[in-house]
Amino acid sequence: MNGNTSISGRRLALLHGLTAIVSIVVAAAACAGGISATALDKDGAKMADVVIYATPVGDIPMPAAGALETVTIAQDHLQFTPYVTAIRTGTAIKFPNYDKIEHHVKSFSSAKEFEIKVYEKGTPPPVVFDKPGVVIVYCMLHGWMRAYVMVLDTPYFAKTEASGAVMLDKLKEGTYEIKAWHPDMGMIKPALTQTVKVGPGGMQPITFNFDFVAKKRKPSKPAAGEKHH
Ligand SMILES: [Cu+2]
Repeated sequence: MNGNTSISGRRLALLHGLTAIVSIVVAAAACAGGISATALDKDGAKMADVVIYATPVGDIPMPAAGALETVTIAQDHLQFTPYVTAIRTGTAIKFPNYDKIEHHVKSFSSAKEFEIKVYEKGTPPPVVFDKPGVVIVYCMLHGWMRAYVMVLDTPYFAKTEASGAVMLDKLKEGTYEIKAWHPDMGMIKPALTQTVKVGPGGMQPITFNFDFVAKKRKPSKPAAGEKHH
């Protein structure tokens, strides 16, 4: 009887070990889900400056906002850089002026109205974006200067660069509404939307086909003859 007990004890230990390994593998797979999204314009070309974000449908809990980061939109060579910024609600943005001339930063957007009056070099206090929505940032002195801030209530977002592609990983298994927005849509056109089921592992590819070609941005230096400070 003793021998039997000992064998089943060993079996049990082995079983526990296996169960532990299986649990670890399953846990790893459950964490690895996500979406790999590509933005294409009307001509099928890859699109930069597209904000792609995922909102869970139903009861998938979202991670806590965590510590607030501060991001930067610089005034540099008579342009705002970056042109498009995506942030989570509550994030602060610094607007330093790296130019030798003055700028007058202003937003009329309902998601965040603010004004940084004409000033010389330096960085004024950061602006906290506390409501979701699109914020258009203008310079009152240079009509071509414009920046877009997409303030989002979800932590799952990314902005495309020249490759037109982003990955939204760390998505828990479940259903998500994936939206894609480009500044040329402004506040008028709704973001493109797809509903996607994220499985327990792997990156699910999706494509957003926009029905326009992005307008060319004005060059950072105004054309000869154009008036500026
Ligand atoms: Cu300016």
